[in-house]
Amino acid sequence: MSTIEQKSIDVATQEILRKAEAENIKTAWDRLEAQEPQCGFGQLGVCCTVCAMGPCRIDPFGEGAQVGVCGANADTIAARNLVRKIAVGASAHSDHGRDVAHTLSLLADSHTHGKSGSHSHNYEILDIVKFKSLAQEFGIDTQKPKEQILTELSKKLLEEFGKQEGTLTFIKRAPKKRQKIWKDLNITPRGIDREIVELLHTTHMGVDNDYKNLIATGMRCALSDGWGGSMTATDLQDVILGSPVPVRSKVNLGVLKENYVNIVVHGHEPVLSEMAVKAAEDPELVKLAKKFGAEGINLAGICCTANEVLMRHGIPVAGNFLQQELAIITGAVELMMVDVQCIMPALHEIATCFHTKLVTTSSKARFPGVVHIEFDTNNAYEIAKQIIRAGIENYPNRKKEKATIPVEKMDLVAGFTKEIIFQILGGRHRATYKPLNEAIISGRLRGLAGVVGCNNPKQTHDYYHTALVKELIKNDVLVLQTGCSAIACAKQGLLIPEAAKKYAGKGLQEICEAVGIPPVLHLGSCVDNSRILTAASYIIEEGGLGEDLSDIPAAGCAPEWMSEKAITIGFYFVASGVYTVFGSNPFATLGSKNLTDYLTKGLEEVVGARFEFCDDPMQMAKLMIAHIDKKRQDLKLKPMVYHA
Ligand code: BF8
Repeated sequence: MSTIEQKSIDVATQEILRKAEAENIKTAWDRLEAQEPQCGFGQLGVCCTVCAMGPCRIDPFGEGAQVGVCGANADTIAARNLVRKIAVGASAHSDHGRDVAHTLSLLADSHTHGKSGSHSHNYEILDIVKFKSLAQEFGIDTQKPKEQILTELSKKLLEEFGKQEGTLTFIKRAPKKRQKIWKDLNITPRGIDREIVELLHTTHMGVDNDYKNLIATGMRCALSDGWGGSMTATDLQDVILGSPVPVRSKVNLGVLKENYVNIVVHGHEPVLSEMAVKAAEDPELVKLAKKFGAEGINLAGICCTANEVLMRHGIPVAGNFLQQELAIITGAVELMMVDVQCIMPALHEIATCFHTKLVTTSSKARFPGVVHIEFDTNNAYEIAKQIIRAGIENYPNRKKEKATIPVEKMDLVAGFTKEIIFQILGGRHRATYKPLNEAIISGRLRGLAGVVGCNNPKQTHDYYHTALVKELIKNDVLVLQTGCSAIACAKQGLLIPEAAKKYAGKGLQEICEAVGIPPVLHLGSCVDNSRILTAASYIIEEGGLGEDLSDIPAAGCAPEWMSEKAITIGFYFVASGVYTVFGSNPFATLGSKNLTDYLTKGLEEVVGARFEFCDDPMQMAKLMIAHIDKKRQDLKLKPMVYHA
């Protein structure tokens, strides 16, 4: 049994875990212990439940059965299991993207037919520059009236999902050389839905039995997420909800407030939470909160919804993935509203131990016994108000003597989009990537790293993210972050400009101090990993750092990953040419040596990048830095010293 200190390095988390222990409330860490030892066949990826002749399993010791009833071997079984996860991850991100595209078409509709009548959605085009540049990318004449552009653009974006001819439009954002690699391998994504469907088809009993071909189809599907579904979600959210700009806020459970109605937004799709932000400021609701004895309404976020409302409004972050249960266990949350993805089923039972109202809002994600207030974009603001009101009315039920709000809350700066980063770094050459490229070329910066992804109770919570990132910035690697990883590092004080002086190497420190940025840049939620792809493409376009994404001195890492979406992200990074390290668990492929070797070695020959699996943050940093140094060497750039 692990100690609380082994469970998390985060002091606020430790405090609430102690409270949970004292009150005999089980959390993810306890449920993990109850599951141990976890199924060995599952961990090795050699259990097949694809058809009803099974379930079959391959004996990992080579003594028992080596093929399933149909004849599938460990390579086929492990590869099929893996690529099915890619399909799920891609569908989660892409379905999110589709919903945002539908919101745009709703806007088109109300602009054409007027806002009265059935529409009370309160959405608008908030980034007109991005709106027009997107329209241009889709070949729409931007001289046309806004209404017409809106109608045409929303139609074209929605068509990307079901596209039957040609390839995805955003693919053109990638460097020419990368586009050619995809074309030659026949992995250029065509339609977003099509790639998911085709991938699932190939995993049906008796279809694709070639693990390398399954991985190729998997990569095409992952690319349709990174350069399709996720990119659509990111860009359209910026258009409709506004592109983020750097913003200061606070992070950790200490952002919950003692005398306020605490409402937590959790999940992924910001279209509703955006309205919750507005509703929490509604004078009528603030007045109501006061009537119920509170000083006001305090909105806070968990997981990627948190990142979305943080980036656009500076709403404080209560925590990352493993803190969702803990937020409720503080006893100080009146209402938690959730939409889709990464919402633990356990929340319901935990909420019943407290006064917290859990509210589901998506028809795609219902929890038995939980209050459901369905979100409808047509009536978004009214629904958001209804939910906030339910939270306010629950305030008198808080047992103040039993509520424990940790004091920990850390400052952070977020809101660094690909456009903003380079405007800021641009200095004299505003809005160009030149200074960034020059910094890498001159060796003031060693390179770039994307550190992203989840928490996993199998690893000490937040430790892997923060230890890795500290090591990277110490070695002059500028770190770009998204998702729960960004929240982890923010809690440890790495996302403030002052962190440069404390933790960064000399070159990175100079750059950060000159322009007043942290050494670790928060780029948003998990769909916003697409911002990293576009930024990397701009770097190539600027010149001096090679011709392909695989030439850039850069590496990716998901140190505490757990979700299928993380696998998909990993695959679109690797298929785009980015060397990517995953922490702890390999993708349950160890039961197939061929497949594991292919992912960690063979893919390099195919797409110019590969996976690495590693369970030590210091070692992860070493691997990433060694890769960055190798790329510097290939580009004949100045060698750098490694600071251990
Ligand atoms: O999409 S990092 S735990 S919250 S999967 Fe989930 Fe992982 Fe967090 Fe956001 Ni991303």
